[in-house]
Amino acid sequence: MSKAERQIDDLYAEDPIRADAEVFGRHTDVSRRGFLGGAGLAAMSAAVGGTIVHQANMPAGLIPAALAQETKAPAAPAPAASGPQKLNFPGKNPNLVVLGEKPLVAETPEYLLDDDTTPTDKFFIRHNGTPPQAPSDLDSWKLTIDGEVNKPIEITLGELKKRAPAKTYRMVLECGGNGRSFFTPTARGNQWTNGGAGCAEWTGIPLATLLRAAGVKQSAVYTSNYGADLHLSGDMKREVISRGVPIAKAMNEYSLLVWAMNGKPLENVHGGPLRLIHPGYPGSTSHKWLTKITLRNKVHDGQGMLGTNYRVAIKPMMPGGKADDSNFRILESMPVRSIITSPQNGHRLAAGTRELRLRGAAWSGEPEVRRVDLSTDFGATWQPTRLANPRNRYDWRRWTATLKLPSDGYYEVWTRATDSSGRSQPHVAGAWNPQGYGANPMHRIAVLVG
Ligand SMILES: Nc1nc2c(c(=O)[nH]1)N[C@H]1C(S)=C(S)[C@@H](COP(=O)(O)O)O[C@H]1N2
Ligand SMILES: [Mo]
Repeated sequence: MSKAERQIDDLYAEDPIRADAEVFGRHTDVSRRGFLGGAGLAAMSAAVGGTIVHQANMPAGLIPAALAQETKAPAAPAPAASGPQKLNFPGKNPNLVVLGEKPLVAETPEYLLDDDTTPTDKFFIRHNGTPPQAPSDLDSWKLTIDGEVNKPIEITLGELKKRAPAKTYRMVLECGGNGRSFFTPTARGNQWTNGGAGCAEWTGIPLATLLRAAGVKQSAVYTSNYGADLHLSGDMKREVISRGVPIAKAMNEYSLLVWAMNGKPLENVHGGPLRLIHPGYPGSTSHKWLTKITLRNKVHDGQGMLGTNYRVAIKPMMPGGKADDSNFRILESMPVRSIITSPQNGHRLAAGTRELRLRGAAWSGEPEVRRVDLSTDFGATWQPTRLANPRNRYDWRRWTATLKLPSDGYYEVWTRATDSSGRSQPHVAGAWNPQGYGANPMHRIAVLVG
């Protein structure tokens, strides 16, 4: 890269607004204001490595995918050359990206989510505390159901497995903060891109089976989950996390007590021997190392239930502004999202290539995914992808597409999913909230031909 190109690149990384003014703001006549032109276009083309084929549609304010940072560094900005920190954890893919070490948090970059079923070694990790030691006899693990029930239950995992026929469903588990890094200004918490999600086969029995056996009282409105992990401080009395769901969600047939993942006993890192899966809801409700569920006669108030924790603004708030508690509601259904899993951002094709094959995935919380469309011209035109059917409710939908490339140069491919409630992914993360939930802007990749 030349010095000038380097400068644009650095400027976008450091101060996108100024970079934008430099590239878009000057040298543009009134009729083209807001679009790239003249010297700005030349500089931008140099920075991205080729002629921007659909430059006429490129909006001002857009940091090209080729220059956009993949992963924001957790604390102090890392030198540009060092890149994201890779995970070193037994049994895990070394290309998972570490977002935090204490507690351990690691995400799966989009290109690693290219399997129909996410293999366990590629599945994201999100701890809030210190995981408990794995017991030597998994089947002796105990679970208690109490609170607003007629007959509290204490049951071992061994007994649980014999209680009802096991079900296996392929379902998305997604962290409530997935997409957080797309918010401006930066929201508090792990800076997930789109990789706080995965779609695995979960085996267990419906939570409803056990709750019915305990006899759910009329007064029960909400669950509260407890597990065996330890607070980072080591203080046994402090709660790591304790969330819950409305009773109707707990009684849903896809809410499972899970002991196996992808056909193998659930690993310690994913909450083994026993965890909950509440598909479609923030991952934090899917309690790991589960020891107790207490039914409550009011909404739960445990760790992670109050203030701006897993709660979003009802009326839009000023980005970066102060939160008014009364304007917040619990985040329940996760928003619709699609990702391009192949090729990877920054893909290069030989000069003269006129076709690009793509693969990806799309999912949504409670609604279903209805369509996924792609654009190579900054959203001016869209074309549909071929969507595979989900195996069961809460499964993701894999998609494929072949796009025509009219000439050599720089392209961005954008993906946009639409769900059964008619909602689509926005261009940029909206509905800012202090802890950054619900960011689901379109995913995009840069592709360079020649
Ligand atoms: N006991 C316990 N359960 C937990 C957590 C935790 O820290 N402790 N983290 C939650 C969060 S925030 C998420 S996103 C998922 C992550 O599950 P995974 O690590 O298996 O991917 O587990 C949830 N269950
Ligand atoms: Mo999470």
